[in-house]
Amino acid sequence: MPAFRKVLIANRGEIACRIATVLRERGVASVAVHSEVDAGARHVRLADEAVAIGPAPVAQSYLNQDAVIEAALQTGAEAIHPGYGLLSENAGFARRVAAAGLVFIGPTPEAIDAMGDKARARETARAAGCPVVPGSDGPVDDDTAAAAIAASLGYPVLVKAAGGGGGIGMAIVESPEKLPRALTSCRDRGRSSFGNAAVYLEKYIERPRHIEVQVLFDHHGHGVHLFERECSVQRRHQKVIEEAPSPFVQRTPGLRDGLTRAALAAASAIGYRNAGTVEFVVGQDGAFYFIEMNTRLQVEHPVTEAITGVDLIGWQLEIAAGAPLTLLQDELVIRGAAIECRLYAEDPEKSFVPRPGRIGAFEPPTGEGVRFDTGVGPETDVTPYYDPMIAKLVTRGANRAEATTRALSALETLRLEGLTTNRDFLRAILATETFAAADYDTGWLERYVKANRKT
Ligand code: MV4
Repeated sequence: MPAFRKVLIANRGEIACRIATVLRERGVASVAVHSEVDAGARHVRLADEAVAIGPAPVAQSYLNQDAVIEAALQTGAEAIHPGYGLLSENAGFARRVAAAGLVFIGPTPEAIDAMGDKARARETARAAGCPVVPGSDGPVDDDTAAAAIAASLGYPVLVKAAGGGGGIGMAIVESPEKLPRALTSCRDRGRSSFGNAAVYLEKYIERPRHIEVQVLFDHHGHGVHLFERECSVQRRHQKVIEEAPSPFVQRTPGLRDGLTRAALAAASAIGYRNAGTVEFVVGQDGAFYFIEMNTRLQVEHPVTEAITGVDLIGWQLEIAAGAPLTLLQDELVIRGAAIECRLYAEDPEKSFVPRPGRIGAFEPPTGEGVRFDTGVGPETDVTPYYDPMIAKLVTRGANRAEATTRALSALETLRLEGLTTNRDFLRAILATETFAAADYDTGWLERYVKANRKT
């Protein structure tokens, strides 16, 4: 299949801008879609053409499958890149795109389904020889059975909604009397958010690290991993700083080999195609466990691009067009270290409440090893309708100390007026000894915020 001539971008913000830029670099025409409030957005200006698809709320625009597919057909696009979030992990949408004679730039609907049900994904991973956390074999629908399983695992346990992921519909249970309520709340949350009331149980791994492996598979049976990213610096399941490689993996003998083998095994087991990420929790003792697989490009993919020199979106396009993946595992190496800081329009002083507003003067940071992916520009609006993440600062260095120094100076030189952001919060985190020593876990940032809260 020849490369695409025109691709529709079914997203907004920084990722839509990034996809538009990659398309331009490759001589592929781009089509943006946008809501009413996004008519003047940066992603619309970066694309070759744009189609209005509805009012501001995502349910009426960016999630409107008919409108998105219609826009592609009308403009003569051959393929749709869904970005992350929105329709990116919607198997029904992927099926409809194919039924309309278009290419969905991502995995097959079957792969999305196989990993979308987290209880099923766990069984698949386990059958493939990938370590999973001790837990229930599949969903548990009976409270008495759940209590017996929890007792045998030992408390604390985690109740997880099978349709969930990313921490939604998840509850930590410290003791037996709290189990029934947790089961009910996760079932309710699963039913209302995902139309799936099934829940499963896992032993709760305390103070883990959150480490994920990037994989890339073509349609011809060839796949590679692109090492790991560490995403433990997060609060309330919102990642704040990610890095590659993981400092913990770097200093733990054999861990990278174990993680990457397990990730490739899980992806191969379902005949995975295109870019995907296998997520693990890693205990303080270095034991690692499969948690879930994200069947899309991740927000934090640029740190992998920065250390490997591989253009992930470029490969997503090539693979979707049927091209063979010519990357060889033995030729992929880690060069230096990269750190991503997520810049949010939010107020760290006011419980991180989102702070939409109008941006005045704006000058992205530049310099050696600095990449700044953004969906906004000077004199543009950050509206309350969408995710408050406005940019990702990605810095690379010969080592993580240099990447950190570059991030600190880029955050200082960034000119962004008129908007409240977490810029100073990011600088404070980067300046801690804990960050410098990479001595953090998934609970660290929340503890840090609490300890520094003004009374
Ligand atoms: C876990 C875990 C510990 N033990 N599972 C969170 C998001 C989803 N992808 C899976 N997640 C976790 N699953 C077991 N068995 C820890 C996390 C986790 C987490 C938990 C509580 C608070 C913050 C967290 C951040 C990352 C991962």
